[in-house]
Amino acid sequence: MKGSPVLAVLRERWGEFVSGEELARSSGISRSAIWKQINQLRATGYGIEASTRRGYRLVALTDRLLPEELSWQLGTSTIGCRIIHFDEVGSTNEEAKALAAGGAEDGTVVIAERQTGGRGRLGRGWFSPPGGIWMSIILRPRIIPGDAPRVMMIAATSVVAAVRRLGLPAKIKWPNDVMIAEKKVAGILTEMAGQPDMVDHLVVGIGLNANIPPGEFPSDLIPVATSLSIEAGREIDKLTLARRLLQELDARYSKLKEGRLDEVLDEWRRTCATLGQDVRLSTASGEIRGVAIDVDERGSLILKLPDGATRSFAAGDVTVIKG
Ligand code: BT5
Repeated sequence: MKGSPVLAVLRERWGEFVSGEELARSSGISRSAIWKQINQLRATGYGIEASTRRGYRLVALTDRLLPEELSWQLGTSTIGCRIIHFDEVGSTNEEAKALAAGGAEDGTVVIAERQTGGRGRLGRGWFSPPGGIWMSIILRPRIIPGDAPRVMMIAATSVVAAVRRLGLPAKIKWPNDVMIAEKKVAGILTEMAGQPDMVDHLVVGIGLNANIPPGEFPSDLIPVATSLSIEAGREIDKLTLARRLLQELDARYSKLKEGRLDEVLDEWRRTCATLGQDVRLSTASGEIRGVAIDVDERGSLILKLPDGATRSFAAGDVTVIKG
């Protein structure tokens, strides 16, 4: 229900009854059309009470991540300038890539209630049932391809910031995982298109396990994955969280465009649980052990190897070695 004038009026008067006559007058539609719109809004998931004497009253918003809801008081400069919603889709990254190839503008968001073919890195799958936040953002920063990992860094710190506002202790695991107490609560998949000397666009896919009950994870994910509702012990207001995530990302994307890279890197370092740890890094060319001492401007992980040498790695999967 994009731009429903009836919804706009009911929302303004949240919790109050508004008579059919007044609703027709303020929304500019006929009284006979009001009932139809109310029914459509209800079918969309809004809770609307009707009383023959007093009119209509909005009592519950939908928890679907509808563009109209997400845009409500969003206040971002770029991210979410356009929002495209699916109840079900194969992969939001695939949809976003197609839109980007067709010229979709910087900050366009594709969001879904569930994905049937959610993807991780290296062809891995991403479990995406209803209850999570599955979104992809099209970005068109003026950067060279080598600097693209910076975009992943702002995505990770934005997720952490949004999750921490719920009071949960989220941290980054290099390069792209957001963890709560050693379990993965969100993953990020960045895909890029462009020329060797200039990025045309990036698609940043963020998968955040918001309201996923423990029994719903497949058995292989139970030991490694968690959700915000599991960690908080309550349902999360998914819409507010998704809106915050867009706002956090917008703020950091502005920093990146203004060249405030130091701030981006500092925040990343402060929120990363991998730094300072003895780790095993598995890469396409094998496994290597070392102490994760830093991350550089390109997002590469710098390891101090057992022989004292330092080496940086652009990609891989880290496992922290305990004790
Ligand atoms: C990632 O890959 O972590 C990137 C995930 C990106 C997902 C988003 S959702 C919106 C957008 N559309 C897409 O199709 N994708 C993006 P990677 O680091 O390769 O981790 C993948 C691994 O995480 C899998 O092999 C599983 O072990 C685990 N995994 C799968 N689903 C999970 C989930 N929902 N929560 C936690 N872990 C999961």
